[in-house]
Amino acid sequence: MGRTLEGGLDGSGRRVAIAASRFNRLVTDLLLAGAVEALRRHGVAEDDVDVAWVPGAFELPLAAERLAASGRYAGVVALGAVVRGATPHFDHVAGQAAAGLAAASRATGVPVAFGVLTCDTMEQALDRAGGKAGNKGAEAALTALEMAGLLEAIDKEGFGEPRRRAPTDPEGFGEPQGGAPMDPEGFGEPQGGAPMVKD
Ligand code: INI
Repeated sequence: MGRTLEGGLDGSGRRVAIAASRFNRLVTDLLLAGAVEALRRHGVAEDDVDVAWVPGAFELPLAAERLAASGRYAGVVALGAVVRGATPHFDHVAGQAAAGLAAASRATGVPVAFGVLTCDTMEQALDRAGGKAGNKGAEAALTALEMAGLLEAIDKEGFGEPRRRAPTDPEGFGEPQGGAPMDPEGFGEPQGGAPMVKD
């Protein structure tokens, strides 16, 4: 058998960002509390957990991607609650949140954990936010830590340069106006994300 690679759950020294949705805040506050507590129990310092609020789950991917691209965090945890009710809006919001968060993770090389509940009723959502079905916010937080550890383990194996490439500018549009990664908080040294290949 070849190598077995696994990520542990030790969060000491890691910085983690949480992107949380205000929509259905009754639920997302509970997911957030679960995530923060799980990170604390696994060694992440209180000051190393930043929280960014977005209006709804649809907005989570953009915020998560920007946080991940900052290079400040070992992982990002996205928290939201999409409750079906009687509207087809549900499918669009839930689908875009899931696809967008997966894309954010792959685009940045930083783990983005999916802590977004997609339920038929509020009762089901509350069950999964610290009720009888556990706390999916806590589970997502641990997923981010585990994936950060796994990516680190893979990189340590020295498999060579990752094949991701820096975005190119074939049309020569020049300097971006919006969407450029900024560092107003002085986030400094990157923690996660694969190095890019530039050519
Ligand atoms: N956002 C949620 O986070 N949960 C929901 O259940 C929800 N529903 O049902 O509409 C929801 N809608 C708002 C959406 O996420 C966006 O914020 C909005 O469409 C503006 O872009």
